[in-house]
Amino acid sequence: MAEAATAAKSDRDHLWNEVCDLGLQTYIADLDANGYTVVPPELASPNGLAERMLEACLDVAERRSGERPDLATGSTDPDSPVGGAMDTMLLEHPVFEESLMNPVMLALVTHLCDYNVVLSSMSCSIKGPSDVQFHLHTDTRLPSPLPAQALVCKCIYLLTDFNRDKGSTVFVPGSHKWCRNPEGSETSIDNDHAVPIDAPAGSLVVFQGNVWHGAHNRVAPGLRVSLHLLMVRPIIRTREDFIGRIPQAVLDRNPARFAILAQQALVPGSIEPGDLKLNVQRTQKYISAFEEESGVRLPAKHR
Ligand SMILES: O=C(O)CCC(=O)C(=O)O
Repeated sequence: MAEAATAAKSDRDHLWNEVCDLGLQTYIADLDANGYTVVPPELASPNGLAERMLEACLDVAERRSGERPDLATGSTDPDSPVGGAMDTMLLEHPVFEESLMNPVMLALVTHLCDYNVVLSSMSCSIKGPSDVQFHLHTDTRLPSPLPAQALVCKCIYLLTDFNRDKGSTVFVPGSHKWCRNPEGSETSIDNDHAVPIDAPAGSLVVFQGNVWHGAHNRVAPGLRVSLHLLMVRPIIRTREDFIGRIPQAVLDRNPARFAILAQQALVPGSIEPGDLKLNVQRTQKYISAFEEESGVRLPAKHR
């Protein structure tokens, strides 16, 4: 017990050093106070990351639908509050691996969900003009009351500008502390306490799963494009299943933390006698490689 407590403290110290090295203290304070934070492009999008992600997203859309979305004049289903969503983006292009390994994003996510956090899904949202708003909700997906600790968090890379007219995400600052879902009229996007994000392409929004959020309908012409990463603690079932499905070449070209994030240390359900033991053994090499690389100890190993 004392050993586990010491490990947890030194992992928090390790994280705080990362936060300070990256200059993220104010964004951590935002997350704690408001439940969300907006990181500007100069920190969130190194080496033109957002521009490269945007091109890759448009390429994927063209490959999957046969038509390249037109950012200036394009449209999506006007009856949908989310426009069009393309899921399972991680393995579509190496730039999406880079988006997952972005140290700024990882420090903020680790603050919320610890070092054993995993990617549940990576999807691209493309949203055109519509009358339909996305009502306020939480992402924790439990009945109220919600646990105070974040079970999930979400990262949104803004690949085009976000503001009210362009169909921005909105948040109720501090609502993560209420540990409950909005109800009835509270879910209205016109909630007096709801604040729209107004930020340029290249910014990164990170939020705690309990914070009340939704999105305005887009009224400006053209398309809003963003990449959404749902990150979850390892006890939460993931939306996309990468266990045993990441090509070795992808694992080899990334740091050991990539394998943890891409679910390789999760133990899948089993039914055959002996499979549990084999599945646990399979995860150990990924856990050990990460622990050696980082000096961090994952709770999974000490269960
Ligand atoms: O698309 C947005 O701006 C908001 C997305 C959202 O509400 C969600 O991902 O839960």
